[in-house]
Amino acid sequence: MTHPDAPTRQRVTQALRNQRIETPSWAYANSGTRFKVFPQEGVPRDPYEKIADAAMVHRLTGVAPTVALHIPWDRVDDYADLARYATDQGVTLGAINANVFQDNDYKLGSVTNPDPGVRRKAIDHLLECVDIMDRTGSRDLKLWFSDGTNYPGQDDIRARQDRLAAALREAYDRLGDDQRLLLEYKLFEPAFYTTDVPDWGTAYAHCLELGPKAQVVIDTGHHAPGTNIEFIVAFLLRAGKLGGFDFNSRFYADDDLMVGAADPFQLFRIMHEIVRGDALRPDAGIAFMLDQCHNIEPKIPAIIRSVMNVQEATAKALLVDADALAAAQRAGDVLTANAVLMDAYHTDVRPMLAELRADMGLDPDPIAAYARSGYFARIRAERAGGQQAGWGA
Ligand code: LRH
Ligand code: MN
Repeated sequence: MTHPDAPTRQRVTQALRNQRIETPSWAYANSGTRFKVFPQEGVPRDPYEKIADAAMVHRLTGVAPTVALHIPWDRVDDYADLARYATDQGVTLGAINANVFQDNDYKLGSVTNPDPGVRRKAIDHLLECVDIMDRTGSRDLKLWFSDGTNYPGQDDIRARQDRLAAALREAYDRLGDDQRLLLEYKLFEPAFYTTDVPDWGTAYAHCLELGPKAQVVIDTGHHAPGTNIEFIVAFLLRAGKLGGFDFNSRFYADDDLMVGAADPFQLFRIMHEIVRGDALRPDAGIAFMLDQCHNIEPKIPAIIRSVMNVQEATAKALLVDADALAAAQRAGDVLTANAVLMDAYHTDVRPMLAELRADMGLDPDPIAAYARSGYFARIRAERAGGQQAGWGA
């Protein structure tokens, strides 16, 4: 579909204009692997500077108006003041990510730890994060647990699920009416035998048990190689239990590379299920978040590129001729059905997106605009001293 007709173009550009992608505060800070964290010039030193960088990404892309925070990496004395600062910068604070994976007490687990005192400490952190949401105006409490075991027999798998369920229940019951709990699963790492929330089925089952304010987050780097992620998207959407995405890409494991960089076709297939499920609209409640680590590449341009990769995959998905696809599927015409999808995927949507940005009063090429802006030279000079922010791992 190289030249979509006017009504299609109108429908597609309107949907793209309304797209919302949340960027993660921690992607603006130093990050790396267990082998090395390579510091970069101009990296933020506090949550305010992270938000300033996120606001720059939004100014250039027009579709990244919220920033996810991670506690304690983004702990401040006055969260209401941080929220006001964000608004002044033209963005708002998004999901609040709890962190019960870096404290010495959590070696054998956080909410699943055999020691009730450690479990209490972990649950109190989850509750503290809801207090923070009350002050930042955030809707989502995002929970990822590194909890697991490394050797068979190390702990009782069922007992750990009981502990997890009890902790989730306490956090869930603390939520306000308009707040949600998003449960993220991950196959392995840092645990290498069992992980207490290893897959979408476990997350889904716990969310069903909790209630309507509990939804599943799909981190695209958290599956076994070969997993059909778009099937999980279709299933959870159909069940009304898809709360959001942590977008990134990978060649091997939880590589946290730029979304769409390693497998743009997979990202297209995922967005096709989103469009097919009519879940792209902001009021559909799906939080489209990036969760990435820019270990060697310049961070702000990498996040701009990532937002553009999501836009491109989304534009292609919106160009799928749904009627032709449905007709071929009904007719059992396998090759035509596949061809309809591939036709959309092979459409070069970059000119359409450049034109949309111009219509939105933005530079058609956000990456070039960033390079010309002088923003990097300014932050490099301003942020010369002080302690650069990072994971503190
Ligand atoms: C875990 C994870 C989780 C975050 C962390 C930064 O791998 O994906 O979403 O808390 O990365
Ligand atoms: Mn994640």
